[in-house]
Amino acid sequence: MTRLLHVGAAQLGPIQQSDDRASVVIRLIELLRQAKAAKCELVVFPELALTTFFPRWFVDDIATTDHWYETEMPSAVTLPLFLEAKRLEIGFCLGYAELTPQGERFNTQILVERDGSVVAKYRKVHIPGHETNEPDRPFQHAERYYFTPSAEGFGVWKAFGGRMGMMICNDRRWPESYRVMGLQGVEMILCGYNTPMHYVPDPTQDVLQGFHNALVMQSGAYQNGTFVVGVAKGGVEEGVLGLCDSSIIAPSGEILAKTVTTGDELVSAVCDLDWCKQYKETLFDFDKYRRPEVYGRITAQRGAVLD
Ligand code: CDV
Repeated sequence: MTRLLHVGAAQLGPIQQSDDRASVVIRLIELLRQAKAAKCELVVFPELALTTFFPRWFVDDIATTDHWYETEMPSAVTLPLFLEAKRLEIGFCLGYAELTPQGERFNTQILVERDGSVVAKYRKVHIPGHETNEPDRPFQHAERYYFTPSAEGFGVWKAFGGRMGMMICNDRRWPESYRVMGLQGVEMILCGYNTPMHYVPDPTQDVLQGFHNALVMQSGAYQNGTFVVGVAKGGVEEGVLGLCDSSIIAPSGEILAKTVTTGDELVSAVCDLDWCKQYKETLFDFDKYRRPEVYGRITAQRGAVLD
C-alpha cells in the first residue's frame, strides 16, 4: 500500500526591514505556483515568513513592535495567499508572529488545507535566546522578550492523508519535540527555521550549524519513523547570515531533497507516508520496545490524533 504526499519545501531568502508584507506575499505566491507546477499538494514556508527576523533588535517598549505581529489570519494583506492556494488546490504551512486579543505574543505556525481552511495551529514551545538587552552582542536574539513559550505542547493532526505535526526552529534541536509527536503516531513533521550562522554565546558552533541542523532533523526523523520537512529563511538579512539547507527527510533518516541556494527556492519530494510503518512497526515499535517504566514517561499532551 502507498499513501503518496508530494510536499514542497519553500525556502525564503532574506526579508529586509524595508520589505513590506505585500511584497513578501508576492514571493510566497510565486513559490506556491512553482510548487503547483511541480505537482506538490503541500508547501512548507519558514518560521516568521512574513517579516524580517525582528528579535535581532531590542526595543524598550514592546508595544512599538506590534506591527511585526499578525492579529488575524488571514488578514487583508495575507488573503491573496489563501485565495491563490485555494484556487490552485494546494495546502501550505506558514510561520508568523501572532498577537492575540488578550495581548499574548506567540511564534506561531499554521497548517492550511487545500480548500483554504486552517486545520491546525502550533505555537513554539522552546523559545531560545534572551529576555533583556545584551548590547555587547553584534546582534540580539531576544525571542524570549518577544514571545511567550506555548503551554499547549505538540499536537498531531489528521490532514493531507496522514498524521501531520508541527514544530518551529529551536524545537528541532530537542528530542522531546519529535518523541511527543512520535507517541501520537506522527508521519510528517513540518518545521520552519531562522538560524543565524553566528551563534554568539559559543562561536565554536558556527562552523557546525549545517551539521547540527542535519544531525537533529535526520535523527529525529529516523528515531520516530517520520518524515521531517525543515525549511529555512536564510541568506544575509539585515547584515546577519542565516543558515539555508532546507531539506525533506525520510523516516530512514535519509535526505530526499535539499536546497542549494541562499535565496527563494523550492525543492520537493514525493513522500510515501506508509514508509513510516517500516520503522514504527520494526526497530521503533514503541509499544513493544520502549521502556518508560525504566526511564520515565513522556506524555502526548494534546492527544489530538487518536484512532
Ligand atoms: N529561531 C530560532 O529558534 N533560532 C535558534 C538559534 C537562536 C539557536 C535555533 O535553534 O536555530
